[in-house]
Amino acid sequence: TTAPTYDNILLSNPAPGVTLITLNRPKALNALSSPLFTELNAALRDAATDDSVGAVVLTGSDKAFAAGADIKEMMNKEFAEVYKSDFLAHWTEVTKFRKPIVAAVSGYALGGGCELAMMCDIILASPTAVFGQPEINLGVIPGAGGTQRLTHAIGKSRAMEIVLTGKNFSAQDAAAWGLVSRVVEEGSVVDEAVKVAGQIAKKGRVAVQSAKEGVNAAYELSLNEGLHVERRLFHQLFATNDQKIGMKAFAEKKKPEWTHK
Ligand code: CO8
Repeated sequence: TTAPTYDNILLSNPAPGVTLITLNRPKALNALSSPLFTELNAALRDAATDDSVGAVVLTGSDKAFAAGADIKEMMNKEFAEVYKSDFLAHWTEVTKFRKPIVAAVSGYALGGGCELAMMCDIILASPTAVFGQPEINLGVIPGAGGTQRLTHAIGKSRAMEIVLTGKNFSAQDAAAWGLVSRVVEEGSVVDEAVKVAGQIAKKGRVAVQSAKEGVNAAYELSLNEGLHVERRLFHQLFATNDQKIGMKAFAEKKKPEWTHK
């Protein structure tokens, strides 16, 4: 089978079990157009069904992770059209991907770019990363999670200030507020993200998927319901080979060889 070719993204395999997806519209600072998202979704669908893929890294360029939804694509649209076609609803497909995605953010992550990073499971930032939800300056508001995921991540008062003023915030602020897990050395964000994804890809896939499902349940459910989901996920792992393999390897002081079953 030949690998699909894309116009707006680049695909590579920088470490065992890791797919690196690079947003590649350099002239538009990786503005997120509908075709770009169609390609990103297709690449994730392939990664979802490819058993050799354990985790994905999503990145942009040094200058821009993504400077937002493509304003030029949106500017002349009318209400009836965006409403009837559920414009940009296909963005949320990223959140249906069940393997971990690590976002490696350098430069601008604005508007839909910030929202796309927040759809990922882990965000690592270069010191040059600039985050923001500037939609208010365009006469609109965030439409792909900026009012919701940002509020969950950094709290109401900060999210309100960001969303209502449209002012950007730094990688350092993003780390201090818990939006990103850490700021890494300049120039190393993709390598660091590949390292994290590579570590994840070495674990048993069923446990990894269960862990992601469990943490995500914390965003949707009450504490009791979330704990219930967690216990069910935990119990079900006792039906896997990998639980037997992992615990036996520990007891025998060996390295586990996961079967992903
Ligand atoms: N859309 C389209 N083109 C863009 C975008 C964008 N978001 N951002 C940059 N570009 C283009 C510029 O138009 C320019 O093109 P050209 O060379 O043809 O003029 C090229 O990229 C380079 O940009 P600049 O010359 O502006 O570069 P600077 O370094 O001077 O500035 C900035 C960089 C500050 C990032 C600036 O480009 C900027 O402010 N961009 C717009 C940021 C923004 O407002 N983003 C939010 C967009 S709205 C949004 O994301 C809503 C999401 C809703 C999702 C809904 C799902 C249901």
